[in-house]
Amino acid sequence: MKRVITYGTFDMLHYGHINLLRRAKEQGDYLIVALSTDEFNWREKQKKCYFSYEKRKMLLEAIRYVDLVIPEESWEQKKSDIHEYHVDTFVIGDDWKGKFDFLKEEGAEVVYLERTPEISTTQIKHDLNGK
Ligand code: C2G
Repeated sequence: MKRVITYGTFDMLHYGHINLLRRAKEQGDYLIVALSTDEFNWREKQKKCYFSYEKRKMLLEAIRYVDLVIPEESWEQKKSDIHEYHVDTFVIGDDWKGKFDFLKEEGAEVVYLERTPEISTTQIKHDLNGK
């Protein structure tokens, strides 16, 4: 049982997120998503989500590729998550390329997947405001 983990905000879920989650699941048999809490988003990423953590969690749990959703509350937790959840592979979009290579020292494979072009939560908000 190969266990994969990925991290993110996943606000206003869209096909770019689904592309990422599908390919992340393809890396193994069990996919854990560490979902950024509202507090972490605001404190560390200055992101104010449209959907609350509970709603974003509910949406993710409805996706066939996702097996478990846990909270992401700090940048540091990735190291301990690898051990606590017996993770074999860490996956994230290539906008983060190189940023999490240190996780290899924890024994995890680190995979950066190509982002889906043209779509982002920011773009959706911009387009809706423009109309
Ligand atoms: N993503 C993608 N293609 C897009 C948009 C997003 O592949 N068009 C990917 C991102 O690369 C990321 C995941 O979908 O792997 C979630 O994206 P965000 O919610 O924007 O996550 P982010 O703010 O990058 O948070 O500790 C890591 C952070 O929590 C990552």
